[in-house]
Amino acid sequence: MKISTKNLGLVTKQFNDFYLVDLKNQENSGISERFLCKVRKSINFKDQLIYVGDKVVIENIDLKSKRAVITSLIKRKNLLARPSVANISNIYITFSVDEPELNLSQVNRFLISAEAIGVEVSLVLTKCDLISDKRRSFLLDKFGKWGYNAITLNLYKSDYFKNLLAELKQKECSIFMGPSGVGKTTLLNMIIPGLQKNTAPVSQKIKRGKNTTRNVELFAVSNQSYIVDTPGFNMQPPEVDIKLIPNLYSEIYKQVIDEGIKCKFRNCLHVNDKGCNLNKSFERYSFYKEMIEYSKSHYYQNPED
Ligand SMILES: Nc1nc2c(ncn2[C@@H]2O[C@H](COP(=O)(O)OP(=O)(O)OP(=O)(O)O)[C@@H](O)[C@H]2O)c(=O)[nH]1
Ligand SMILES: [Mg+2]
Ligand SMILES: [Zn+2]
Repeated sequence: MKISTKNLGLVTKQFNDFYLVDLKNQENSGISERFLCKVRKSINFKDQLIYVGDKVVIENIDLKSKRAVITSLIKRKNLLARPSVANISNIYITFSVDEPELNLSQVNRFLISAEAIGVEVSLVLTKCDLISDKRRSFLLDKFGKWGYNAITLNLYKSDYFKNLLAELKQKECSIFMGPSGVGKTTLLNMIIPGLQKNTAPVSQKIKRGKNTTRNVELFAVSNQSYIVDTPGFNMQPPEVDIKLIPNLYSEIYKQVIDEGIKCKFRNCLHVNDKGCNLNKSFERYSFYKEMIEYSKSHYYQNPED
């Protein structure tokens, strides 16, 4: 049976030329049906590709074979570069406190790249069963100074996951990002009962994850909320306009905006002391400086522009 009405769906997975598109069942709100789709050949999306998280119009819906065609793409709110995911509302940067070892420079790179997207960013610390309470408090304090109220998880305390699930249900589309082996998929399996996606222990020899998750996939956590599991990776320094970098560090923008500090030069990047009034005694200053130097040497934009 074919029906020709146009329907608005959500792309939840992509492989080759195929897209899985969830369509909300109108009469039975909450339940959605999943269709295997290709893009209509005659359609030209002006060379735009379609990504997981995109809202699309599907037609030629065949309810029996669960197939349809994508006929248009709804304008997206944002697009993450790596992994490519559209229309994210919240980013959860996810790191394990151990196994693999916590790498602060990597945590910072992930956080700053996420901040550059302009959505709400949170920090999740997994595997807290592997450290003492004292160390956990130390980390909470450290990241508090970075401007993040970290969420600490522990596989053996399901309550923590329940609290996170309640939070995720308030958001539209949350994404979990971080290196391989930190427990992103484990977390998803805990908060969505019955999901049972593959996870794998970190390699004992090199203490690194095994890149278990290969695809970006979006899962419903409620009628209105989705979460995205992503393959783990290490983050390169973010490609951000150099003028914007100071705004991505709460330790800096708090001084500039809340405290109203003023440097001699309006476009001060706070790396040369001449006329700079920024208080540089905060932990991430060395990461900040490194990022500015990197940006200058790789894609320098004149701050006077
Ligand atoms: N001790 C401990 N181990 C955990 C915890 N959470 C996850 N793990 C283990 O960490 C390993 C890696 O977990 P995954 O969920 O596969 O990690 P991932 O982040 O999805 O990794 P990729 O898919 O490769 O990016 C698994 O063996 C998990 O059982 C935790 O809270 N404590
Ligand atoms: Mg995974
Ligand atoms: Zn300055």
